[in-house]
Amino acid sequence: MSITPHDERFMAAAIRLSRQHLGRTATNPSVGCLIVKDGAIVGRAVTALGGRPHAEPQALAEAGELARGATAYVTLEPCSHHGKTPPCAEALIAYGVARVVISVTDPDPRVSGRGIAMLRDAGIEVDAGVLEAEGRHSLAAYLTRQTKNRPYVTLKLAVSADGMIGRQGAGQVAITGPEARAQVQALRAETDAILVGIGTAISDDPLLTVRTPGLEAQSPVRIVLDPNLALPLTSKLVATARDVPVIVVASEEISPLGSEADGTPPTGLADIQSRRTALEAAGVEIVYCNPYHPEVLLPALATRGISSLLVEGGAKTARLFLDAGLVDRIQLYQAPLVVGEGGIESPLRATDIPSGFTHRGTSLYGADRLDKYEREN
Ligand code: AOF
Ligand code: ZN
Repeated sequence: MSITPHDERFMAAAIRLSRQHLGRTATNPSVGCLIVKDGAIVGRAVTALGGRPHAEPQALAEAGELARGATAYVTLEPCSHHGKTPPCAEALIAYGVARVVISVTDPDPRVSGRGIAMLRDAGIEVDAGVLEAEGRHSLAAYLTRQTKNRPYVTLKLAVSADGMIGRQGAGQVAITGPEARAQVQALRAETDAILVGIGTAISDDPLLTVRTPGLEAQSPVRIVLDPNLALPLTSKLVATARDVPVIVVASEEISPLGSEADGTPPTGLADIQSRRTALEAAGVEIVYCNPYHPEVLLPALATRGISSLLVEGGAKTARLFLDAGLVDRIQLYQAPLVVGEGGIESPLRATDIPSGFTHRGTSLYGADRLDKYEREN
């Protein structure tokens, strides 16, 4: 049987459903599954919070006997491995599903085509690659970590009408209005980690959490690039480190292990030692990894299970990731506000988006405009 417009409509619905748990399924992708019988949806599910159970067994359980002879629409190839749960391909076979329509094949080496093979071997008709571009989009964080061993990186910038992202010495400057800020909160909520440089952490004293009512539990891990442990103990980040994790990325040179290893204690060691102790006592985790080499830092974050990262500032940190070619998506907010005297220039404007990025749409939030750009592959 070939792909019909009905198949695409159901797959689009499965992809929409999968987005519900984006960023809330740990290292597992958030997958959507619909069971359709005679044109009606008889079961639907998304990967559970925390990553398990997977989508398929939940949707099948809802469909029950109606799953026999039905079509299953899944945004990711059903798994074939005995992990923490039995293989989803086995469940689809056991329930007597007649056809499985898949958007994206699973790059997990334990699956990677085996799920499709198991289904076909059991006589089930399988069509893969349906709405694949949209499916890949919804699974971008998972696919990037699996295939590139690093998180999917989004750079968010809020730029004033005169091309500024803030004002020297002014702390946090509200460039965008409340509607755009609410949208950024939603973006944070579906992201695993959020990253700023120490300059921004000191000057803005940001909280970097999700404050939208109902979404507070979805705050991302907060990461500060802080080579010499300069993060003030009085900062909001440190004060809240026990509620929402804070990771400080410090230079390897000040690592307790590093200084022992080469026998040359760096200057100001006692001072660094006391800041290290105080930060750790406040619940901050310190990771020693060159903070200015995203190509080294990102795989280290992926190893910790971080699949998506939002880079929120400031100008230097944005440049660092852009220059390393490690930004996958740019979210550029442009506001009518004029910063004027003492402005901090944006590292990027709509007129100088790097080559390799494609414009993916414009939305309006109050008086502000959001342009989205994505890097090809
Ligand atoms: C599916 N349906 O809803 C999801 C899948 O650690 P485990 O045992 O839960 O396995 C994790 C892997 O399962 C993950 O890397 C991916 O290959 C697959 N995720 N598969 O059939 C789902 N979330
Ligand atoms: Zn599964």
